Amino acid sequence: MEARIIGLKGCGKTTLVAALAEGRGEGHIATVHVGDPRVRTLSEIFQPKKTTFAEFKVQEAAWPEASARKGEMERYLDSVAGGQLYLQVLRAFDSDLLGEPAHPEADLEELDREFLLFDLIRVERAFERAKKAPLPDIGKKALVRCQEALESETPLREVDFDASQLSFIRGYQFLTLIPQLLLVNTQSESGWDDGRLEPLTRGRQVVAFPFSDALEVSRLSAEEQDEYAAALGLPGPAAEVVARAAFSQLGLISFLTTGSDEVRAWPIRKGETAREAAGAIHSDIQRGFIRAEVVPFTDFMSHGGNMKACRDAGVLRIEGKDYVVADGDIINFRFNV
Ligand SMILES: Nc1nc2c(ncn2[C@@H]2O[C@H](COP(=O)(O)OP(=O)(O)O)[C@@H](O)[C@H]2O)c(=O)[nH]1
Ligand SMILES: [Mg+2]
Repeated sequence: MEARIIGLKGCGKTTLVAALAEGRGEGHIATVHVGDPRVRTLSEIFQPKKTTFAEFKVQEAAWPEASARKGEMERYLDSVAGGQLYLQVLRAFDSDLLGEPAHPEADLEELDREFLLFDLIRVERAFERAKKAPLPDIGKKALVRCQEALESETPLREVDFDASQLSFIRGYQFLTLIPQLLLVNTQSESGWDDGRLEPLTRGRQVVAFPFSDALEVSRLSAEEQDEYAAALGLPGPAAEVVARAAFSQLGLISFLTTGSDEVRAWPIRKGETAREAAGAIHSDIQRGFIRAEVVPFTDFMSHGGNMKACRDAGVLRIEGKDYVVADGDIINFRFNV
């Protein structure tokens, strides 16, 4: 999974990349380790050679240098396409450098409006081109639906396209088709009310915290991060908080594997079966799938973090290939190759 960090100039995008990277960032790009506390707990229990967190990439879509030829916003919009999720950053802190007081509502409205307009222009250009090279029927219908939605200020991510329409319009890289999270960069030690954005969120989750504080927290060791985050009144380390919201917005969950070699979290789509989940690890395990031995993380912990105790108590279940994997399932796949 790859997320794009977007937002107006100075809202805190680069600061967020740094906070999410926990020291592993390279300017505008970072690999985020999903700070899953279950993985840490299992790692303490199993003491494996290797502990692997789920991860995803983030990339900042930075503002272009000023240019006389084309408007800044226009050039920005040309550069933001890509990724499966937008993390839209909104500035809610005041800064002498930036001068103007924060107005996150207006900023959100501005970028939302620009996204709608950008997509609408794309649709209109597609119709223009279709005069010379006609579109397939399904494509025409899909684009008409896009146009209707955009003209009534509905982002395309809210439109219920069928699979064939969706695969057609994906080719256009519409900006409003990509799901979004709203990340509010708040002022340290001053109140913030999520309700302020309520009329504008349109189903997007809102996560608010001061990025500058999150950056300080991210510089500490994993063990110290929780405590310092709590002391600063943060909902948790940024990588954990943002990953949790991103996973839930995209319908992703994690299953877990354990052992003396490796403890690891594997992200999959909610609704995937045991056999599909096996494929996340290796195609051989999927192909040779026999059964899955499953213990939910919470059951594992309530049985003393001991597999044998789980087996004896009957909370370790044997599941077949069609079992729908749940978030936090600890799974041992039986397979032959
Ligand atoms: N006071 C305060 N300043 C911040 C915060 N986050 C970022 N800044 C400052 O705002 C400026 C712009 O931040 P930056 O991350 O570069 O924004 P970008 O243009 O969106 O990449 C920098 O000087 C940051 O140090 C914050 O949470 N609080
Ligand atoms: Mg930047």
